[in-house]
Amino acid sequence: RNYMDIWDKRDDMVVHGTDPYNAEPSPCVLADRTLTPLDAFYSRNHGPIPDLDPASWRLTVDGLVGHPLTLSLEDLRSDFSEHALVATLQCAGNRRADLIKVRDIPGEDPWGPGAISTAHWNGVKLADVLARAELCPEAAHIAFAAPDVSDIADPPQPYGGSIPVAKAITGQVLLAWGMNGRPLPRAHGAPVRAIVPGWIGARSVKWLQRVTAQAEPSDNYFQATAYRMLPSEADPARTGPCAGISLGPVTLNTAILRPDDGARLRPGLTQIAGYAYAGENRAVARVDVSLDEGGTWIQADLDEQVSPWAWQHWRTTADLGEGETVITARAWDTAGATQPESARHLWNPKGYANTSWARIHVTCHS
Ligand code: MTE
Ligand code: MO
Repeated sequence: RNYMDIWDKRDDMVVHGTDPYNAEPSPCVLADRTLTPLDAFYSRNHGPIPDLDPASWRLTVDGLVGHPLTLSLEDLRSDFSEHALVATLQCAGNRRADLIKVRDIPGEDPWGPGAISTAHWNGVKLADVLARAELCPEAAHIAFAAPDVSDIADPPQPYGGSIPVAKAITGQVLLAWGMNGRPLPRAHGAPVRAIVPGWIGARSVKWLQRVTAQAEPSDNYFQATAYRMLPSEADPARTGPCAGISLGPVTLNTAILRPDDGARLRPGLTQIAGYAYAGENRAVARVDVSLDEGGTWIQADLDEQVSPWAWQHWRTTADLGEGETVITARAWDTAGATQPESARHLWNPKGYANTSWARIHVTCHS
């Protein structure tokens, strides 16, 4: 069987693995489009993909609640009001390839700038479901559990994670069954997944089956052990649960999508384009492009922001001279913060959260 058929993805995806399937669109495919087509949306999996029957699927809501619930898809649709949201999902490993150039990161995929995509999601607000279940005052975290099992660890670990109650009850977090106006595809978590806008993709748990209110964060492997920012000198194979910093909200990032890294071009006016994404509680305020590694900067044109949770595309035209040029981009957010210059200062043993300046090399010959 051809895995492309199973996944319904474009055949030019950059595939990091097929068992489980992990793939990102090539940069030029992401360029210019605010919504990422379903066949180009990046796919990040830790184990074999569940095949859940929507008719018999149930969501259990339990833990520190006054009224535990068992909800069918039909219950979700009929008992709660439907909400939609445009949100970007970004994997914590997005742009890891540039960290690997600093120092190797064994066992982790070398994601380029495409472990990020944006969709229009629809479903119900997690807040509404939690209100119906009546959260107890001691509930501080909402844990999500899924049936897929990863053999990344010994013994194999089911996928899950949690977010603080403060985020869960904002009304921003969806239990989504629709993506870009279509039923949520199996690869992206059908029948229902969590969408946690502004947070690392890992918290947007696919194939959601259980929502548990609890006093502590989830002890699931992917919350307690993986997706943590370890100190540079730590050995991930020897660090136990709760080491390092738990990753949640994302911060400002950008990438260059056009021209292609390594492109051979004619000298002269060339369009440079990319995305910038500010994450939790910030917006992108400006994007700068440099042809001299940060000596001087050109301000790029920024697309309108379609949602507080969506990336923004940007573009500018620059006059490229003969020979090799390093094109650099950095964004600024509405708090006046910008990105660190070098991936060297951000290197960490699992290769998460590379938010350093975007950099590509092009060569021009007439
Ligand atoms: N949910 C389950 N059940 N299993 C997974 O492997 N991967 C997570 C998250 N939710 C994952 C999951 C990670 S790390 C990311 S980045 C996003 O899903 C990717 O979502 P996508 O495959 O729809 O792009
Ligand atoms: Mo991820």
